[in-house]
Amino acid sequence: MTVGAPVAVGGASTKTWTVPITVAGTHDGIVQASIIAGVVNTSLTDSSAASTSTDNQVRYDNIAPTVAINQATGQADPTTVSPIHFTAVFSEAIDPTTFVAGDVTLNAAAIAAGASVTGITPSAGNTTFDVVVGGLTADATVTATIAAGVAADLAGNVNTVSTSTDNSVGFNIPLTVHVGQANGVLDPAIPRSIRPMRRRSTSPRPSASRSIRHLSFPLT
Ligand SMILES: [Ca+2]
Ligand SMILES: [Ca+2]
Repeated sequence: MTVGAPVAVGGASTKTWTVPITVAGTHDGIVQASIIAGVVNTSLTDSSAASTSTDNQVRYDNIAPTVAINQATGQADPTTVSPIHFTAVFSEAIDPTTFVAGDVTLNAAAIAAGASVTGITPSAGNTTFDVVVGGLTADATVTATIAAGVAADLAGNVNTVSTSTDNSVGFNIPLTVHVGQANGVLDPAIPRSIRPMRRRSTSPRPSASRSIRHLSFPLT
């Protein structure tokens, strides 16, 4: 960082000067300017007091945020439960309004199975975001990535393409078993005491339980 020559604003007798400060390279930090006492002569005998300020600092940031997206901590993989959670972690705080559902890319197979990003929730100072993927109606492996240039830090620098260590989650539609009442079974059953008399038959009785109606339950 270098301080350039002050430039008078409004002519030689002006009291206002502009001081250019040049920052080289890539940095993200606060530039604060002040003037110590005694460095400026205001007359032949007087020298300046130390500067005062109401706002003498500017944040300088030309570093692009990086981002990693992975399946969320605690997310089962594979899973039969929708929605699926991923976590996106940026290297610095971003403007949360610049990171929206459409900024997360899902793989084609997941989209074909009905998947979409249904929510993005920031936490931890706008560096960490919960990415929620729902809508799955078929088995699929869901992979989430973030393209470059979709989210910006507070200085407007846009992100680089995401990296991941595990950004895929397998989804399986829960299996169900349908149990139906067997053909020929009366429902409700006729109490034995009021059944009509009939001759004994040598044909086997229906074997299904008379008390089971329609049941469905998931197999996990
Ligand atoms: Ca930055
Ligand atoms: Ca995984």
